Amino acid sequence: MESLGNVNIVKSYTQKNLKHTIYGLGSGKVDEIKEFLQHTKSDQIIVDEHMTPKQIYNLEKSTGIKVVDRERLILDLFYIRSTTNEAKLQIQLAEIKYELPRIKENAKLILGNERPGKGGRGEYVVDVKFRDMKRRMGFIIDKLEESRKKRDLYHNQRLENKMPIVSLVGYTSSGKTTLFNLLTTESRTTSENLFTTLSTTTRSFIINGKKILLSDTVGFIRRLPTYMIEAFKSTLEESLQADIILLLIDSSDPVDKIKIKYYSCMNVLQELNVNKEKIVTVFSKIDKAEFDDVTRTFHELKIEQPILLSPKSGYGINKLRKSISQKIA
Ligand SMILES: Nc1nc2c(ncn2[C@@H]2O[C@H](COP(=O)(O)OP(=O)(O)OP(=O)(O)O)[C@@H](O)[C@H]2O)c(=O)[nH]1
Ligand SMILES: [Mg+2]
Repeated sequence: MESLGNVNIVKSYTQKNLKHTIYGLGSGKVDEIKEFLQHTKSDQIIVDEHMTPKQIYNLEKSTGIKVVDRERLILDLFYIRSTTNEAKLQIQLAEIKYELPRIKENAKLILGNERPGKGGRGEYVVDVKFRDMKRRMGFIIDKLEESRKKRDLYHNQRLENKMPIVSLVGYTSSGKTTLFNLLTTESRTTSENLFTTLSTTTRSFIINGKKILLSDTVGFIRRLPTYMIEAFKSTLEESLQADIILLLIDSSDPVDKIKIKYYSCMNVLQELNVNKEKIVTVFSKIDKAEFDDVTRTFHELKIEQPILLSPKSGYGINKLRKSISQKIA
């Protein structure tokens, strides 16, 4: 399983069908987990799927420990990693979008008999909370709009200066920031954790005496709910207005994983209306992969002329620079 920051995974379970109404998981699986918890101390159960508030509540009650679903986990990871104001706002927006549809359901579960039905105290609490969240949502959207305008201004200035823009996109942990650092001689944080980068940074670098701008941004993850993509849209859209989009693929992954990640990235790009002509596919971390496997994979994916690169060692960097230069010319 992927690295999840401070969480230490002691056991994982798989289940084909998570549609069981009570717990999400089947009751047999819940018994297995309870049995395991009797012998091993654990603080939480992470379910790599969407769950309803009721399912979370039931599973917590039955097992006695905290339950985190996939969306909550992604939000928590975003929280831990966010450093800029804008990233924080975007996450708060995603958080509200996660909570809003759950308010009623949660109130019902917590208030128990005192049902939040018409006229009761519960209804009042729910209404106040709902309005409060809506208000905060409006406030955050305004703030994000302000920073978007500011960025637009910079962006337009750059366009006026006719500086070509290259953007790095790809699945989280594919090596974007490592490549960004290599090309711009910056030292932004890189790590094997998910979502190390959450906000967009742009710096310049030079190819053949020509100044080019390079943007590094938040990574993608598969099955990201649309409202989360929405929340990060302004940062992403800025990146996607570039002249060239370098789509990084971690070639050290197993082939099936490469395919899943590639298609999920292409889906996000399509959802954000990116012109395919602008995309240059880069097989990153080539030092950790078998050359033949990678070749077979990109043929299967029908990717034309990908760049094979190791952002860490610098292998392939001249080819990449040449390709950027040609595309810009
Ligand atoms: N072996 C190898 N490891 C690499 C290479 N490039 C990056 N890495 C490692 O892969 C991990 C992820 O790299 P990052 O540059 O942080 O990835 P990212 O795409 O910016 O990730 P997010 O910001 O989370 O989206 C780090 O531990 C890097 O040291 C490479 O060419 N070879
Ligand atoms: Mg990064």
